[in-house]
Amino acid sequence: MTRAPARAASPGPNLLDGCAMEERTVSIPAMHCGHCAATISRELLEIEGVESVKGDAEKKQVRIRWKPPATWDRIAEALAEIGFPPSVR
Ligand SMILES: [Cu+2]
Repeated sequence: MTRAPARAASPGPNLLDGCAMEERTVSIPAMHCGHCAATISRELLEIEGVESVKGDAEKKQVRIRWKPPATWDRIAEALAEIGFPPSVR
């Protein structure tokens, strides 16, 4: 007996991955040059679950992608600890 097509019956494995991943772009006023961006990148990538960190020193913004066990709170805390607190928490 054949019923609905599989793609309609199941959300698919990709959805599970997609749901876990989060991304945020934040302003970091203390970031002044590429060196600052490199420091931020290096520190955040030490946190388990942080997937990528892309800093733009001209815009003073960083785009961060992460998944569990990393959390935004943990990332924001790490930024504050190294002297680059995000302008939004
Ligand atoms: Cu700098």
